[in-house]
Amino acid sequence: MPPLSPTDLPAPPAELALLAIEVASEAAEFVRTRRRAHFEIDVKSSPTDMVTEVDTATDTLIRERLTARRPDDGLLTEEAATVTGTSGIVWVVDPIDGTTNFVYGRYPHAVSIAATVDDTPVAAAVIEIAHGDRFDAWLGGGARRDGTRLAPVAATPLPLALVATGFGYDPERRRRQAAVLERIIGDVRDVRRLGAASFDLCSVACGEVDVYYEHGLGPWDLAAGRLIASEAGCAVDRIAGGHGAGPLDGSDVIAGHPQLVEDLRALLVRSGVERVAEIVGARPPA
Ligand code: LIP
Repeated sequence: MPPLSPTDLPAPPAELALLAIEVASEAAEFVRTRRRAHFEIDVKSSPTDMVTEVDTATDTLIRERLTARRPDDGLLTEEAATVTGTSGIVWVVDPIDGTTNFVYGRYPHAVSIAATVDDTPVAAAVIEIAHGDRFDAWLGGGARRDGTRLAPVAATPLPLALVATGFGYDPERRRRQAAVLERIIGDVRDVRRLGAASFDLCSVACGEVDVYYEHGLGPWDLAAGRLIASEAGCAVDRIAGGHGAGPLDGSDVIAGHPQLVEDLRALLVRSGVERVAEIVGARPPA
């Protein structure tokens, strides 16, 4: 499939980005307000995979706002049923990415909203809720932090790279992810586990970490952050390679300066990362 052009989309990507920023900003303030009151906590795939009533209420708020403005668009949000649209645009949303951090009152946790066409993000907003960092991007329009254009990411040698990663909710997956980390940690500067994939990707885009990789994510974790990272000059791909262009195209990601992505990918492969992929059930790249 040829790459999307900003000029032949169902709507101008800059307008979609402005809508994403507007709705994400309101949702972030809603979460801050609800955080100050009691909220119920439930669990999903495992006892550590939490979802709160604030997650679900924020999901509802975002869906209502997007549908009011663009009633023919589709919706794919983490906490509610998928809505098939007719416009060609599908909004991919994580109402609170980093739910564990939210419950513990830790930074970062973020609202992540992306507009996608043919499973490819074309407009994005990620707003970190605790501190208010605002990242946005649109296809061909670059990426911004708090309105300031992000410079292209710099090349960093692997031994000097600050690496971000994360771990799944399944104990056996975590053990395998930790085993890979043990094998690579002596070959990089250091490692950071932030706890919100969308913010990990924004952190790569703005140079607060040099590279990020993780298995076992949802499309809502990835959609917005992958566009922000790619519009800041990052290579954003599947860990095993093979053009994961869309947020629905696989549950793993590696992002950073192109050469650093290649160097880290080679180290991960030498360190047995396929044992993580097999337990995640990651579809092989197309
Ligand atoms: C989280 C991701 C994070 C991952 C966590 C969790 P959630 O998403 O953003 O990168 O390491 O295990 O999946 O569940 O907070 O929306």
